[in-house]
Amino acid sequence: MKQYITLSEEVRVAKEQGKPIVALESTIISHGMPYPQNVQTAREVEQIIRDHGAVPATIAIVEGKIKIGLSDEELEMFGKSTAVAKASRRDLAYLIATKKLGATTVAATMICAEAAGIHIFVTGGIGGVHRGAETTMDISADLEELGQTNVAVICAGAKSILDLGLTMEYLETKGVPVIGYQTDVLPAFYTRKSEFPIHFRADDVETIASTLKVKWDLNLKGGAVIANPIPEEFAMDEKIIHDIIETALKEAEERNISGKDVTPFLLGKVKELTEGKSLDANIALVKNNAVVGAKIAVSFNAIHK
Ligand code: PSU
Ligand code: MN
Repeated sequence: MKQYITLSEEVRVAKEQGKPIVALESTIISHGMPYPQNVQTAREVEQIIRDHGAVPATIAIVEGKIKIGLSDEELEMFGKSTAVAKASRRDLAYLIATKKLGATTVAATMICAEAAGIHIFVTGGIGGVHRGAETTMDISADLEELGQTNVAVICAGAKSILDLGLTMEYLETKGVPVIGYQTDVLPAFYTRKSEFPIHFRADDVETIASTLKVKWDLNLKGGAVIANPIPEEFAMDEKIIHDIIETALKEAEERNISGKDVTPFLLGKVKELTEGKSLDANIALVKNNAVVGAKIAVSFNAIHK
């Protein structure tokens, strides 16, 4: 495995010195947000993580390697290039073998992070069970990964482009704890609340770090979802976002969008229909997740190994 992994100098030194490290995905850069906000957000998120005592490791597939920690030029390339493949578990081997550019999803970032010994990962939202999955069988590989790879994902819940109830059921089946950070219900990405209760509530990062330690000490394989609601001042109006998501879903169906294109299509459509307001919310929640994720990484690092 080692032959396929390249660490940035910052990450290499951090590992050597036993510092807390936070993994970051690259699909959110290449396929989740438009240029140049994507690159700017990626840089700011990395800095927030440093400011809170951890080291950021943005992960992507470059020239036949899993890169753990991207340079500034690489961040720019992933933000700008249209030749970047969305890389989930399915895609990793082919993209590495053919030396293509791959932006890692939550699932693929978890795989790469674990391979590099990183257990804390910050992103915006996870993939899940899509609405209508009972006929389309569109269930994100993120959920299977959470069931088997030892990485905790700090996110703002999942967008209601998904069936949040079925997503929670799936996570329960896979034995993945969904821990609400200072919340009793699953946040729905743009909004702080959904109708679905989370499995556990934690009001401080130490509880989250110790729960992760015990989980993995017990050899309970798999990840955890740490659900951190969007800050109140950036949360969107529930009714407005609900209607927009309905419109986006209808259009995706009419245009027969399927497979890995579904999520990026819906994200783009929502952004278009909210006239960019959803992008501001998206940026704010990722930064907020970076603060909490870095704190969890610091706390976990102090008790781990
Ligand atoms: N949800 C978001 N923003 C994103 C994604 C999901 O709000 O950028 C990305 C993540 O990389 C996630 C992927 O892992 O989409 C899920 O895609 P799919 O549903 O095709 O598995
Ligand atoms: Mn899918």
